[in-house]
Amino acid sequence: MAQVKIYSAKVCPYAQRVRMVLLTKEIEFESIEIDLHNKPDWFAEVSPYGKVPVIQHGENRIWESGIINEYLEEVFPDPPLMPQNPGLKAITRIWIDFANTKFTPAFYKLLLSQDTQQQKTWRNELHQHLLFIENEGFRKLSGTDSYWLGDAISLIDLSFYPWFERWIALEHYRGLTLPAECTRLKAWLEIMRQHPAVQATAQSPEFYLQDYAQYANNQASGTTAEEMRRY
Ligand SMILES: N[C@@H](CCC(=O)N[C@@H](CS)C(=O)NCC(=O)O)C(=O)O
Repeated sequence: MAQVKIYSAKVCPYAQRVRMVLLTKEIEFESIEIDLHNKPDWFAEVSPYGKVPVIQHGENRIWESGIINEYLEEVFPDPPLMPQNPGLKAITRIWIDFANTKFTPAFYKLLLSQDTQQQKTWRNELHQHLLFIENEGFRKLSGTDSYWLGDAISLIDLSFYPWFERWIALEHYRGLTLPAECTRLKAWLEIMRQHPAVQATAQSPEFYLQDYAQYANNQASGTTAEEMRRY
């Protein structure tokens, strides 16, 4: 029997974060695909927030991708995806917090907004976030290395990547491309695309364009869309 069970959805970037960690650490896992448009009744028992991802590991049932990934890091320490040094560990958490509280909400707000003025505001906000990532993340923190924290992949890389795989939706529906000056970010993206955990979880651009159409025309009725509208 697999060590870990994950309730997941192919379209979900948060679930992809966790599946990539499971794959990178070569943890045996069973994935249960949840149809987010038609969640089974029993899912409410499994997932207190009604969301994927959730993992079951022995007695422990854990939700929230950031918390799950730190749990996996603690229980399955090899290969390490977080630095041992307390200062760098804090930096890792700061970037993941930035992803969760600033970067990903701006992504959804831009996609959900129907008003052109609001779209402009969120496009600018996301543009600033991308420049911040380029300068504070890649140029200052990473230096000349490939990944966010240096020459080894970490939870930061795996926490951001899924939204860049889905960038095609922002490009197609809202005309936002990655800024020309984000050369390090673009190079990182190319390296990430070669990573086995990315390749094993990747979906096609058509798949995302179809699924995110509901966000772009504001028809999405799931919990996440509702929360992001209020954000
Ligand atoms: N903060 C959560 C977010 C998870 C989340 O928003 N999952 C979405 C799919 S991407 C979900 O399951 N939404 C349920 C719904 O929309 O009804 C995490 O980091 O795990």
